[in-house]
Amino acid sequence: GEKLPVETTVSFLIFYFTGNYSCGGELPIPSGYFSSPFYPGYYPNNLNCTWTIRTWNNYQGLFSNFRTECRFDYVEVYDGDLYSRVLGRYCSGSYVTLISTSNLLTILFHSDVSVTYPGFSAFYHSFYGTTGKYVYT
Ligand SMILES: [Ca+2]
Repeated sequence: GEKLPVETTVSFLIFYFTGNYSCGGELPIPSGYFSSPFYPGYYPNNLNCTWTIRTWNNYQGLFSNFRTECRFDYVEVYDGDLYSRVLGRYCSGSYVTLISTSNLLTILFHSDVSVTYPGFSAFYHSFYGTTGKYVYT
């Protein structure tokens, strides 16, 4: 009849799946298309997607159409890797063409913990250029 203290640990893991999606990765060259998950549907919260476009010693152009939650959700484009100069940070209504100075472009899409929008789609194209400063291998 002795009652011993019991340590009880209860863990819950609850996953909400709204569908499978890919987020980030190395994009095929010389050209292609990518988008935020579920586009033109609403993108999920808590995203940090990183895409890279790595081509030869060329240039790249990027064409995008964004609708994200400004200030909290955004697309950042780097002229090279994630430690390189930021070509731009974009959110709602942005329609831009960006050209890298090297053979690498990195795109980061961030969303915070709440409020989502239909996100973005983007087209990219590699083309030969002569003023590239760096080559990422
Ligand atoms: Ca948000």
